[in-house]
Amino acid sequence: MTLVASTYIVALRYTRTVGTDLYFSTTAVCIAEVIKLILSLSILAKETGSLGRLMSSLKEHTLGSPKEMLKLSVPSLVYAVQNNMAFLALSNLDAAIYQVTYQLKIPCTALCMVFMLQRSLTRLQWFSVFMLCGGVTLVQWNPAQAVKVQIEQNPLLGFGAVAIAVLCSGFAGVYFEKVLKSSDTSLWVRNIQMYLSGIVVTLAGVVLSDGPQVLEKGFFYGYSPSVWFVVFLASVGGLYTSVVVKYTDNIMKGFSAAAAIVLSTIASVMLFGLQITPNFTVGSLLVCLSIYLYGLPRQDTTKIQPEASSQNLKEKLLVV
Ligand code: NCC
Repeated sequence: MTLVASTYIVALRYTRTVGTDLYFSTTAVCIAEVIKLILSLSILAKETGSLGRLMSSLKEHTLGSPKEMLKLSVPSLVYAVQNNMAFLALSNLDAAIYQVTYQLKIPCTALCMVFMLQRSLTRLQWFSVFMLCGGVTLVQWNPAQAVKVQIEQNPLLGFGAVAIAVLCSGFAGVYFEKVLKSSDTSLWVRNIQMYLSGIVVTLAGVVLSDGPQVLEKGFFYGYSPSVWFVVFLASVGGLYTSVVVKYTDNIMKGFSAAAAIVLSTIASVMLFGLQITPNFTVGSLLVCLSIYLYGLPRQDTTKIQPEASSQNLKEKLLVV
């Protein structure tokens, strides 16, 4: 997931800054939803085993479940905003700066989990969440990477887009996790429900933001092989994300992504002789320490009854 995500961000930035026939980013977000729907349908078809069963399952979970469809339209709308914001941000900010600022999604996701899933984090876990955020920022910090480009950029607009993307990522991720884990409906059915409304919402985005130009130049205007590569990564990355959230949770997604960033850099050092910077060393230590601290067993004081604990105290005092 992390390898796909890192490649995605760099490739996306490349397609927004190189070349003259700039494609409509809203169409790329929309096409990714269509591909994710097709892939999820194929996986569900494999799971159900026959076309008949696939059709009846689809009918039951889409046309037959308008309430569920409505529920899933919430994260699809929020993800549509987030995915469009990523394009806007990467049209105005360098990929490395985007990666670093986007790490704010880690504490934002933790906050959403506390409020929306009623999860509680100990003080130490909160501390480790912020330590992780700082660690990943340091690991990826390399101002020398910022490359000057010829296109006009508006960094303020870019940072505004990152802020919206951070909020959307935290909220939509936790909302989807809540819906997914509150019933035994299959992940692929949930994905299909979400991508169906995702297609409608992102298509509305195309019409509202680029309608007249798309009519004039065509939906696939400016689609070079590298743009198709970005669309492909967006689709595969989205499906990976849903699998990661199913088997772990959104905070673990943040932690595993961070660990993989460190591991992939170490692999680059061994394979390609990449130079390690002091920032990387300190950042990696912070990431490892935060993962260790987050996973420490909680000291559960809620199970101790007041009478029992005062009784314990009396016994201890007697011993003393
Ligand atoms: O920001 P992030 O994910 O939380 O965004 C989640 C992405 O996954 C898609 N999704 C989510 C749930 C679901 N059931 N199906 C999905 O298709 C959403 O549409 C959204 O695109 C991360 O944790 O850092 C991660 O980052 C993205 C991506 O790098 C950033 O959003 C870029 O701004 C990664 N996506 C890709 O690599 C394509 C994701 O894997 C991990």
